[in-house]
Amino acid sequence: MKKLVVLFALISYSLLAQRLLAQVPPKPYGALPSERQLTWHDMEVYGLIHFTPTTYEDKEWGYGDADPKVFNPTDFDAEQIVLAAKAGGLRGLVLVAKHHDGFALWPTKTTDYNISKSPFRNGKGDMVREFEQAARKHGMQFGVYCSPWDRNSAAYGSPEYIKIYRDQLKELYTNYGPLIMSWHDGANGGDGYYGGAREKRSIDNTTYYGWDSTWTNLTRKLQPTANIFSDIGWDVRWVGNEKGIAGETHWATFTPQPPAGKNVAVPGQANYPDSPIGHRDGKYWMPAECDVPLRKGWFYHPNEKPRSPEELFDLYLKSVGRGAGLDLGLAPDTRGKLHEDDVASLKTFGEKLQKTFATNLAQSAFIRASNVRGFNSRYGTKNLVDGNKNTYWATDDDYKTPDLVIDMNQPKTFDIITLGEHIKLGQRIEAFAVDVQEGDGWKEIHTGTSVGAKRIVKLPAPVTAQKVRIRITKSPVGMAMSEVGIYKEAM
Ligand code: FUL
Ligand code: CA
Repeated sequence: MKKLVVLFALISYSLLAQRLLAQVPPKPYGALPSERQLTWHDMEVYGLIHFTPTTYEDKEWGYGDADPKVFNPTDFDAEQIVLAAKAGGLRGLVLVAKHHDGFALWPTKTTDYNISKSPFRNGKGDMVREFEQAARKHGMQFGVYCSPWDRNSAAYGSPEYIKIYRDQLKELYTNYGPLIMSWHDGANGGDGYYGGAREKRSIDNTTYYGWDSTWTNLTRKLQPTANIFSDIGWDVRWVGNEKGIAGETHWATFTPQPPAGKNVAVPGQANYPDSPIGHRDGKYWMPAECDVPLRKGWFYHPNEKPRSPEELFDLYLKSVGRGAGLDLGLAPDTRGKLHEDDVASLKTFGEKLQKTFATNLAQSAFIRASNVRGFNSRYGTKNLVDGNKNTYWATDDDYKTPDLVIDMNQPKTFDIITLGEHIKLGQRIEAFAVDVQEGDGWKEIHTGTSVGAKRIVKLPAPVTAQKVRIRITKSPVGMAMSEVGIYKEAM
């Protein structure tokens, strides 16, 4: 009898210990995002502004020989551009402070080829400042793109130019407040004006720029909040195309591959075929940025038209909806404003986003999970619909393929289902399925793979059902899911 009591006590003790243990948060899985990357994920959609003398030449790549006097916007209005972007649901702007033509939009000390030599504000202007202030005034993030390739500089190709380039970054990093991104394109070398030489210059882009020391000693020190973008990271990787589309499966984790004949991976030599998808269990958290111009080109050309709101919505689903980011190119016209057509397209796109995601049909539903971590309400399903990314539904460590039944009380019509992982604990889910109740049973209507920061499932046609079931079908670890949503696309 005594023995039995001891045994019973031991069993209940171990059950209790298991319960208590289960209440500690799940262990993180794999590579994790930094604080700066979490802020970048929250931005979701942002803009990339190209506006230099190249706009006035009606070109995509200025040769570096345009007279600074051509840069004469008659009606420049940073706020008009910022407000149009904001109406489109964009949460940040990256300004091309210097493109390949080498013309600096701020009064830099590093080169004469800058805005002070143009008629803009009688040579007293600083366009980086005007954009920065307008962006901050309207609660938008702000970042810069400073092209490493400089077709104006006589020094381009020599070590002297690297000092100039780093000094330019230093000016941009110290005079315009905290930046969300430091954007570095991969177009490098070729022909150009080069101080009048008008020749072709080739550089070895794996060694010439010394990115490691630039980013370690300048960017990280002067702008710890800036997400470094290049073809292979460090914080955000290029998706590998300029179509604005991530892989249907998108792993935020990535291991840059060394190019043939090299033993380290360096920017300018990205393993492009893998970029849209990334690597499951990649070494670094390095989500993809999907960049695409609103019009056909990155610069304004009068004969081109902006994409329609429907097309923008589709790109949103294929970038943000796959856990990546959408960087939309905005091209001010020669007045220095966004064209009315662009403004209208952004506005309707923004309204469509807003209306579509205004009502989450899962919000007032009863959500039952097949497992909740330690039966603890701290990890309960209410966390899935509180609009807070920091709260999440979690399962016990060994419960890797749970399901959720979302009962909306009465039949509802929807065509969008969204999921979001608590990515502070890594990207965990590998596959999932969605079913709807049909009669006494379930009908599978979708299967998917990665989730990450966000997964938007767009059904081919609207479905009417009272109950939706989400099954996690593959995961190496238990769940940590922060949000779930059911919506109807607004037309
Ligand atoms: C590329 C550049 O060559 C294009 O001109 C544009 O700036 C695009 C965003 O990045 O690398
Ligand atoms: Ca939540």
